[in-house]
Amino acid sequence: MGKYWNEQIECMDRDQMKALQSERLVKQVQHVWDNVPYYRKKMEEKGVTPQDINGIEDLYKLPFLSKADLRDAYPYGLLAKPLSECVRIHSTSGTTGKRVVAFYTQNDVDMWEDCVARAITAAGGTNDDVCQVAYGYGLFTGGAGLHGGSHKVGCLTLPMSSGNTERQIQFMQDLGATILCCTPSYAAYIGETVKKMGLTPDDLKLKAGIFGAEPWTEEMRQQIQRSLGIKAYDIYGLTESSGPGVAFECECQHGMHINEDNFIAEIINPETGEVLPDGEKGELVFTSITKEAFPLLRYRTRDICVLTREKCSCGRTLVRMAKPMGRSDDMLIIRGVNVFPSQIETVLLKMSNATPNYQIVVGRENNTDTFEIRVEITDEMFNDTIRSIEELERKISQDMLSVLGIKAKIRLVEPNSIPRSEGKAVRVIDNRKLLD
Ligand code: DLL
Repeated sequence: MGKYWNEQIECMDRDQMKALQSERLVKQVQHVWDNVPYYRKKMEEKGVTPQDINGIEDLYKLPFLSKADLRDAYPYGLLAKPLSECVRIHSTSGTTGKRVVAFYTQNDVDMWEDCVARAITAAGGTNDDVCQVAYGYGLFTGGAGLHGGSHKVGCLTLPMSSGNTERQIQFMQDLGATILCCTPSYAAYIGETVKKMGLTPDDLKLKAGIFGAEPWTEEMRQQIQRSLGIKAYDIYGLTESSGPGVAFECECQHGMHINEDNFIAEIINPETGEVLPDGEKGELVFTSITKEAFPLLRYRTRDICVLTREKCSCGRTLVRMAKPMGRSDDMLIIRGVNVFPSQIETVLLKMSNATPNYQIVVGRENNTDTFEIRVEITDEMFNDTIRSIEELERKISQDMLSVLGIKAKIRLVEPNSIPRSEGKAVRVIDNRKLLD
């Protein structure tokens, strides 16, 4: 098997790709207009009809869709195919009450799995690999998405789901898993557990990991790569767009290639909605041009990132998105300053005696925000003198101040006292929300 899953698409000449996207967009707009009264009304309100959309240069004329629209139209309001043609649903976790249900026809599932197969191939996967899928199975798209892609590539697929970490590692050893798929925070936890079980990366056959579903930093990547002896690849996607595989990393590990034959990406200014040029940071917006059952036009993801069309040495011509630095709705505003959890992770991973296991606790006292960062220290540090612990506290405090521009109270806590995550990590406890 070659280096690409679909070389023709992945390395397509830019003009050809634009033509393909234009052709698909025009068709998709007509499909939505004909079948989704909710979106048709939005278009009418904006004074746009399918006749106004002749190619991707007209994309900006279409109205945006947001999570609020998806909630408004829940559950069937954005469905563009009869239920008799739908074969599956997936849904977001809805922990914040924002449940979203996405529908799939068989063609939608095929397209999705094809996108994931490209990601697995880009991570070096072939039909000789043993692929351990430790994303959650069920309504979450992680398990099903990587599972389907792994089948397509022909890997021997281990449908583990998340959790039961020691058993995961046992299977990994017994069956000689070569590729691990899970959230980066779970990969870090698996790495810790490998060590705790008295094993080293040499006891495993793993060579690659495909990690996504939450923001993670370059420093976290280095740490996971070391602890599991692998190359760690990022993968991006969201339930609304089908799931993982909207974008994937290649061996160059600098940005994720967007599967542009299926998804058109734009970056906008989140305040004004204005489209920004490549290279500028803003909110990522996706238009799915091939999905049948749940096609979203100009969907605002809330993810903040940057696009680049610079040539990639892997040979792919697909536009790349930088690691999302967080969601605009995950961004904390503490005493008026914007804080992303990923900035905190970066600081911690540069310290030799602190671990990336942290929790941010925000509250309000006397009308002022309180900001505490709880950081687990290493076992070695735990047995050290009070003086060196105080020294570390001071160092973290200073570095946080220079990176965040705001003072945080640093509380060093015992090793293993912060709960580990088997799925998406919970990094922030914002008690202000409870007070509002
Ligand atoms: O997390 C789909 C997925 C599963 C992606 C497995 C990758 C691997 P949702 O639960 O709907 O879907 O959450 C989507 O997660 O808008 C981002 O904020 C975040 N996210 C997903 N992948 C990444 C990533 C899945 N690689 C939301 N880096 C998205 C940073 C990510 N954030």
